[in-house]
Amino acid sequence: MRHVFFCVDGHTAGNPVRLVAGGAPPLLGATMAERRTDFQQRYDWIRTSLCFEPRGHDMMSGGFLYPPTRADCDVGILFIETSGCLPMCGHGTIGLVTFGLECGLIHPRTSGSLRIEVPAGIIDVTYQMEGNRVTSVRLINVPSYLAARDLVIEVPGLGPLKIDVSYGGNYYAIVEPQPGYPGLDELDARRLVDLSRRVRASAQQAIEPVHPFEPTIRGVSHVLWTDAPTAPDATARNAVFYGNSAIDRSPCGTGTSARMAQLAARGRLERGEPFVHESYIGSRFIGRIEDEVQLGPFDAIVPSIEGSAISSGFNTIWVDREDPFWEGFQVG
Ligand code: PYC
Repeated sequence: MRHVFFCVDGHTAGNPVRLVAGGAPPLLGATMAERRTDFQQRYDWIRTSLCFEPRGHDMMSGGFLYPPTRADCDVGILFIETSGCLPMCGHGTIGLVTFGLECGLIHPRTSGSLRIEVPAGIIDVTYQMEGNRVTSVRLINVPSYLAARDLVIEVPGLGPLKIDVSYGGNYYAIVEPQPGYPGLDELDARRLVDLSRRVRASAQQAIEPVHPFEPTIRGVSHVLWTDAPTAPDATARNAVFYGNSAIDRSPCGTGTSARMAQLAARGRLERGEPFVHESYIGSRFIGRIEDEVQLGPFDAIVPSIEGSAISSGFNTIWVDREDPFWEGFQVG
């Protein structure tokens, strides 16, 4: 049996985005969060077959566009990635919006803006176009907050490490330079992956944060290593680990949101200040605190993230059940 998926491939700030434009399964659920659960229960093979090897790789990431479940939204997004179906993905949103608009798959009710339903909530997007190219996308992300500060975890082979845990659409363990972590210049990607696996496992043992209004969003899934920027006009740099072996090539939209929430809670970032964030490969997003709100018991920020994406081609992928690797595989 052969399943065919028509995709638009490209990248946001260097990290891959695969927009699956044809082949999306019909999903049950009254919200995108419920549809995410339905997809995870019945169709996870689509994610693994499109994201894992041999049709994807460790960093592969993307999503499907769905009609929204709410009348006030233009479109719904379901994210897929090597680590699972994220509640929210910033680089993914920038890429999916760019390719969706450029290919005529998204029809905004008001030109230049979109309201998008994602599993983590509602995000408002504005975008710029030159001719039929989308040159920049700015999204107002879900409320983000610092969930725990100054946790000391024991990392095998490294010793004690102080981390904060912060939410920006996913929960991040944030590691700042300290004894045990000298900074990004000292660590190549392979070493970062190895350390990140251990930090995430220790962080998961120490804490299980749960979103105050969406209990399906829980647990530390990503590790964000911080450092000073390399360029004089940037604010900060990071390397984000996700899945089993991925270091985000983009500055990571939800990671940047989590980082801004952490810095705001610690009095180190003011509302309105541009936060120019460099990725592991030097690409950039511009973040900003747009507002301060209450999220249940937590003081939260409403962050914005601005960046751009480039499409690189159409990709018709079929998954043949007679292929011994039809579901995909990961190594290491
Ligand atoms: O941009 O939010 C993001 C993201 C999450 C994982 C990889 N990128």
